[in-house]
Amino acid sequence: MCGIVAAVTQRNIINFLLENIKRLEYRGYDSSGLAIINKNNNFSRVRCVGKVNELIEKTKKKKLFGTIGLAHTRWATHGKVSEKNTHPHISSHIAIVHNGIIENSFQLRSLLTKQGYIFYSETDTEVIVHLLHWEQKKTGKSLLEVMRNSLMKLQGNYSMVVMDSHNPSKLIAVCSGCPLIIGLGTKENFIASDQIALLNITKRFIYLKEGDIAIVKRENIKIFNKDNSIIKRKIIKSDVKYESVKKGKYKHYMEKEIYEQPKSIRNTLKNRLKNNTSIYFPELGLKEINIFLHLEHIQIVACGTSYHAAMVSKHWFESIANIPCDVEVASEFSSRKLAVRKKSFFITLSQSGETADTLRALRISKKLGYLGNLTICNMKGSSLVQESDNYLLTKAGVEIGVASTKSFTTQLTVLLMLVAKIVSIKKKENDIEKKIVKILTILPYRIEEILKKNKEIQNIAKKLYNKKNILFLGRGDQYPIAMEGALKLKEISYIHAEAYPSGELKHGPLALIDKNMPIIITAPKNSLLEKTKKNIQEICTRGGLIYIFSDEEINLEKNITLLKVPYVEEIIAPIFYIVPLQLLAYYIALSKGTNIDQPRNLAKSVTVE
Ligand code: HGA
Repeated sequence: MCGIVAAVTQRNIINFLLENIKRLEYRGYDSSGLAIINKNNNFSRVRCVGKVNELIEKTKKKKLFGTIGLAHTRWATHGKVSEKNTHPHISSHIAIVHNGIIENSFQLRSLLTKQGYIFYSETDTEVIVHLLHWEQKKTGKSLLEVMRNSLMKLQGNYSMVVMDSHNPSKLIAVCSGCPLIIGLGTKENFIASDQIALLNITKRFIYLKEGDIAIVKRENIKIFNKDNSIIKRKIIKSDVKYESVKKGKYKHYMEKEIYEQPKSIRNTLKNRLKNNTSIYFPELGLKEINIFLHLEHIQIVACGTSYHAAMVSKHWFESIANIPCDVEVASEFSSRKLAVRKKSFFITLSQSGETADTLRALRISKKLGYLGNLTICNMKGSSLVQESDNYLLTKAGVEIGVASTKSFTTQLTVLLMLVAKIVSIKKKENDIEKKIVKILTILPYRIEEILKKNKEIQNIAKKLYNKKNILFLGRGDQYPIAMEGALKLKEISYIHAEAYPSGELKHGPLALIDKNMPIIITAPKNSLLEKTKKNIQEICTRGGLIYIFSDEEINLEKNITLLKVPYVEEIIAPIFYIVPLQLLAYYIALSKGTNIDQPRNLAKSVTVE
C-alpha cells in the first residue's frame, strides 16, 4: 500500500528520496510526493498525481537541496486521487507522511476546524498533522511528547514519519498497525515502509514494533516502546539481494516470478528435508511438537491468494492427516462472534506478513483459547512473524508483482510439509512423511516441465484476451486452483472471471453458457476425473467454449481445446496445475496490454483493513 521513505543524512537527499520512493512503486499507488527542509529552514514540497517518473521530472526542475526529508507514494483511502490529497501534508512547521487509516478523523477534523485550522485536503492524514501542531502550540512541549499525547486521540492503524522545520536534525517515526523499518547507515539513517526501498543502501534494519516511536538522527536512534521506556530493538541483517529485486531478462516482475517457481520451491525445501526421508523445521521446538500431537482441529485464516492456498491445504489436512480444518477469509473471521472448536490450532498465511486483516485476526485469535498459533510467511521481520507464537518461512524471495505467484506455490509447499510432519507426530510413524518428501523432491522438476508449455498457453491466450467473461471450474483440491486462476485473471487483465466447483454448474451457472462463454477446466487424472468429464459433456451440449488442462486424453468435440500437460503425482497436482493458469492470465494481460505489475486500484501488501 502506501510507500514511505525518509532520511537524515549529510548529503543532498533529493536523489535518494526519488530513487527509493520509485522502488516502492510496485506496492500500488496513485500519486506521490516529497518534502525536505531547505537551507532557510522551511519546507520545500513537490507532489503530483500519476507515476513516480512525473514526480522525478517535476522535482529535478526545482533544483532542491536538503539533508533531511521524506517521500510517499499514496494509495488513497480518504479523499480522491488529487494533488492536494497527496502526501506530505504540512501544518506550519510540521510535515507528515502516513500509511494507514484514522477512523475518527471526521470528529477530529471538526474539533480542529473549530480551533481555526484550515484543511487543504480531504485526507485523514492532514488531521494528524494539525493535531500535532495544535498540541504543541497549546503545551509548548517537544514534538516527541506532543506525539505521545496526540496518538492517544487517534483511532485506527497508522505508521508515519514526521519532521519539524524548527528542529531540522531529526525525524520521528511512529509504528502502529502498519510496518515501518529503520535502515542503518554511517552517519546517516533511513526510514521506509519496506526494506526493498533501502536494499541499495544498507542491509542492516531495525523493524519497529507495534506502539514504537523512534527518534532518528544522523548519529543515533532512540526508540521508545508503547510504555514510553527506551528500548533496544534487534538489528536484523537482511539476506535479500538487491539484484533479486531487478527484472533481469523478463518484461514483467510477474513473468519473472512465475518462471522462478522451481527455484523458490527448491529454496523452500532446502535444509528442511533430512536424509530424503523426513521433514525438519528448525524454527519449531518441542513445545510445538507437543501441540501438534494434541491438536484436533485446525483453523486457517488468510486473504486473497493466501486464502486459496489455505483452501488447498484443507483438502490435505483432512484427506492425508484426518484432521478437520476450517478456512476463513480474515476480514470475515474478525467481523463475527466466533465459536472455537476443541483443541484447535490457529494458522495464518500471508506473503508480506503485514496484511492488516490477517494481523487483526491473529490478535483476536489470541483471546479465544486456541492451543497456539503459527504463521506461514515470506518476510522474516514482518509483524505477523513477530506477533505469532511460531512461524515457518516460505523462501520465495522478494515478490514484486502485485499478483502473487511464487508466494502461492511456496506456501503450498510449506503447508504440505506441515501436513506430513503433523501426520508423523500424531501417528508415531512416518510412512506418509517419507512419501511426501519423495514427491516434494520431484516437484521443482515437474514445474519446470509445465513451464515449457508456455507457447501453447500463449496461443490459447490470444483466443481469449478479448472476452468479457471467463468461467473457471475445478473439483476437489482443483476448486481452489480454479479460484486462484480466476483471481489472477481478474487482477491483471480486468476480465470478469469466476470460479465454481465443477459439480455446482448445474445448480445455476450453466445458465451462463453459450458460444461466447469460455470455460477453463483443470482436470488431472484422478478419481474425480470421470465426474468432471460428465460436467464437460454438459457444457459441450450447450455450446460453451471449453479449454481443458489435463494429463489425460479427453475425447475432443468441436468446441473443446485440450492442453495436454505432463504427468504429475496426485498430491502435488494443485501446486502444478496453478502454473498454467498463472501463465494464461499473464499472456492474456500481455495481449490486452494492461499494466501487469501494477494493476489498477490494487496494491501489494494490503496494510489497511
Ligand atoms: N489514509 C491515507 C493513507 C492511505 C494509505 O495508507 N494507503 O495504504 C490517505 O488516504 O491518504
